[in-house]
Amino acid sequence: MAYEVVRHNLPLFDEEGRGAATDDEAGRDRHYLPDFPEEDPYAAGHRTCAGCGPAIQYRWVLKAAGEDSVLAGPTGCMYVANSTYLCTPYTVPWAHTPIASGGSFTSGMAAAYEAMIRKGRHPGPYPNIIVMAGDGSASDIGLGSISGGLYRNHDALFVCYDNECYANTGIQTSPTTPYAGMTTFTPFGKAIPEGKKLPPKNLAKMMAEGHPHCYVATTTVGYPVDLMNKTRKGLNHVGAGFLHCYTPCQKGWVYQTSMTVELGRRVVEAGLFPVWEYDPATREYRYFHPPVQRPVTDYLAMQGRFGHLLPEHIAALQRGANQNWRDIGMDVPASLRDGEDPGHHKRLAEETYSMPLNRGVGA
Ligand SMILES: Cc1ncc(C[n+]2csc(CCOP(=O)(O)OP(=O)(O)O)c2C)c(N)n1
Ligand code: SF4
Ligand SMILES: [Mg+2]
Repeated sequence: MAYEVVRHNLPLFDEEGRGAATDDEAGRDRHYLPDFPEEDPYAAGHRTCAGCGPAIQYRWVLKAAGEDSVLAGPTGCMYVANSTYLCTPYTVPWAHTPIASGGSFTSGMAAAYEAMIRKGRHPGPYPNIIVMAGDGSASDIGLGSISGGLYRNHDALFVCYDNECYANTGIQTSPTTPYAGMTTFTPFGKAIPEGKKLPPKNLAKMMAEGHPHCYVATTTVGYPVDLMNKTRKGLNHVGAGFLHCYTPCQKGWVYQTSMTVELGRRVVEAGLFPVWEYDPATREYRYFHPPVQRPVTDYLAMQGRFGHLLPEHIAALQRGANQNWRDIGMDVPASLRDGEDPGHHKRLAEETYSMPLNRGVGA
């Protein structure tokens, strides 16, 4: 006899009116969440750096998912810093997988739960199955196994927590490291003054375009309600979901530890990380239009990893941001268009400390 597979349907948090909040001209009241869940499957006592963006993301994803969750974590900071021998901060089942096989391990878990429930060996309901892979894993070493899980449409949520580097092994460049971001493998110098020369891989668009039957979304730690709702939408979607979450790395990016959430907003307001959602039913993208548009320097100047930039590098980044604004259907104000001219940033070359002093990544 085959038993029915009953699935959770997690309610969404109320976002109504948050975008139009008037008490903060930047509309930031939209981030306040009075009904934040009390359960905390990612408990205090982990060992990540102060202000660690991936740890914040982990906590909110797990709050949104709740206690009936099963997790996988490919090698990276969120494995190594979170779990030492026989001790982890998870109150739910969690497994470490090799960095390349987070997707295949999760596919196996999903298939096994389906089979066990059908055979009456697991009482159900079907748990929330989540893998949280770093950008090195999700966009590079483990890309194939995650793509396989999405392609076969296993009922699980595949999350990339993106700290734009291979953090755990010492801040090496990854495919999502931004143009001109300094890492230990992309140092700046006379030959390559910008540090990293390549633009970042557009991982989330690649996942949406390549797996059009999947729920795909981007979000950041600057937007907790958005992050938690997209977690729940991805889990409610029957089939595979992919969430790409921007998560600053204090150690690798060199910024004040209290600024993690602020960076999560500024990267969006600077046009450098578009926030959107792809609906597999209609095959349409819904883009978030932030109420504030900033020059990229408002974002770059907060981080030591950009402390070496010359005017032409900043102009190139502003050109990319302006293209992003157009791509998501927003106008580019004249002040931001002016920023495409290196001459606009000449002041930076003349004032030694107009950008934060670069004390080296990983310092
Ligand atoms: C096949 C393989 N190559 C290299 C490593 C070494 N390694 C361990 S953690 C890590 C960094 C992973 O980066 P990412 O996935 O972005 O996670 P983060 O450390 O940034 O959290 C690397 C390269 C490994 N464990 N396995
Ligand atoms: S190195 Fe970065 S990602 Fe790793 S624990 Fe520290 S802040 Fe978090
Ligand atoms: Mg990483």
